[in-house]
Amino acid sequence: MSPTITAFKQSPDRGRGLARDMRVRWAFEEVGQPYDVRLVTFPEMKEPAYRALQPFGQIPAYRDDDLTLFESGAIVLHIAERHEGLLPDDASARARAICWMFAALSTVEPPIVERSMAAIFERDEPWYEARMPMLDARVRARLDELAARLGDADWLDGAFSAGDLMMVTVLRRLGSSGLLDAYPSLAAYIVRAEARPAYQRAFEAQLAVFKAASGG
Ligand code: GTB
Repeated sequence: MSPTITAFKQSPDRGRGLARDMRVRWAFEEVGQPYDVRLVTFPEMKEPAYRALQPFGQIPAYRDDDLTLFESGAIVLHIAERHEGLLPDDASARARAICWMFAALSTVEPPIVERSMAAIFERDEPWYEARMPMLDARVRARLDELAARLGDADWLDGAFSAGDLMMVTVLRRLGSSGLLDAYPSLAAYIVRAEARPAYQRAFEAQLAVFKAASGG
């Protein structure tokens, strides 16, 4: 039986691949593992039955015959470890690819999420105009550092890996912010990743959910 993941029945990103099921779908596509998707509504995600799968009432959750997982990073790592294609065979290179997964989730994603939450939920607050430059500066600091490390390489450490997959899904959340305009190498890195057939299949699959939910 194929593994099943959960995803939004109606994603607030309108199918732009920003919800965190996207990184799991992309990982499945990269390794050629078929998967099923169970779509859930917000109220369903907060039910005890769903929290048994995902204690925080969030998507994505993962289930196969004998294993339930949550946290998109843990799910992608599980997929990458069980299949060829997302982690190098060499033990040191493999550890470095996993290191980049953690860097994406622990070091680069938090300031990006904080900035995007402020842009969505705090726009009408009296402190918004004063706070935003500080949040932008925190994101720029990470982008400066990441661009310096990437240099003119295609990927963060040799061949494309789960580290790149994770980093690109994190950076894509800056799409509408304009902050990436000052980082052409990072913008090109994202475009390069988005051109991968596996990415495109995953993107189309999650977009199809939005189209179906909106009647188109
Ligand atoms: N650390 C967890 C993981 O990586 O799996 C975080 C999971 C998470 O935040 N899931 C979000 C969720 O379920 C959806 S992806 N939220 C509902 C809730 O917490 O009640 C986050 C997300 C949502 C919407 C957009 N967007 O509209 O652009 C982007 C990202």
